[in-house]
Amino acid sequence: MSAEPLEIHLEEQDLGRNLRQDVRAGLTAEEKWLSPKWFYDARGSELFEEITRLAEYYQTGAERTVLRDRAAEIVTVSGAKTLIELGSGSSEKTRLLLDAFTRHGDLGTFVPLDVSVSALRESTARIAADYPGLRVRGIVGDFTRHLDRLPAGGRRLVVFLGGTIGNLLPAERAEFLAAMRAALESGDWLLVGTDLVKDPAVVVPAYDDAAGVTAEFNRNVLRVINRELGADFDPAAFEHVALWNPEREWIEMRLRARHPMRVQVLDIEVAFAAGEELRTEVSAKFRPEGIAAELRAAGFVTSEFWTDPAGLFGVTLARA
Ligand code: AVJ
Repeated sequence: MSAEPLEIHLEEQDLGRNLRQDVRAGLTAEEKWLSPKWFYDARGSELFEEITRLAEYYQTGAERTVLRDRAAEIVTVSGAKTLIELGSGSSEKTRLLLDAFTRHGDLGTFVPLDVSVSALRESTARIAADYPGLRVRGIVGDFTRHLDRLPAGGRRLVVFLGGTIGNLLPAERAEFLAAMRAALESGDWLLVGTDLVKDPAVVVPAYDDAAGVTAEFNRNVLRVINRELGADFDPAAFEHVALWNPEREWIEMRLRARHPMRVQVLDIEVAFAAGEELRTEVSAKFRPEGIAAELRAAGFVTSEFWTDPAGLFGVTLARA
């Protein structure tokens, strides 16, 4: 079947309003920040795909190993009729699940949801072409805001891969999981991928690769703001920083001003001191007991927790 037209729950103006609010709040804060949501324009999505192919970025390969080894089990345990993927991007790893559902399952519909129209257009077309008989309904939306728009009914499995849940701050994560549970009915399932706490000597290079792809990805957020809001950031004037925070057990990406500067954005003038940093992303790393506790607090029951053989990355299957 060809993919159905994308369902747009995030209109251009909605996206623009959300971006303006975020930029205003983040750039006028004492400690400046921007949401990682805004990395993913067409160029940012491409750069992220490039990151997943880097030797230093162990997550993608580790998660793929788990999905490959456990796909059949995920299919039989969940018995899903509808597969919903949040922050689906290219849906590359999800094919392991779609393949298993094709062999052992009874899946009728695949619903990828992403903020990136470009990524979604490509992925829905390719998946519809490769899985004849599967109904593919792409939704343009924001998983922190549009969980109430997910298709109802059937036995649903929601997958949230890539460790993207780690890009939410702890309070946002609790809110997200509660909203996720509220959007599901008991008997539905959640599959969530989480990067695990490990030696910072392994984690830091994953966010500061030798080829500088992550640095470009980080600076791309400034290009997005320039284009969308007519700002005049000079991306080259910012240095990429990846820092391990041992108390919070998360990576922080920042952009550090190389010299003092003033940036015009919206109706504000934002001053940066030399060396001042703008936080662009938090990427939390998890411990197995922490994941289970957060899921439990939101009303989920953990059914399975798997890691790759090296114990780098965790995948949890939980029941609503
Ligand atoms: C896969 C979206 C969770 O936090 O590791 C990659 C994004 N940031 N390199 C992550 C990302 C820097 C990524 N997510």
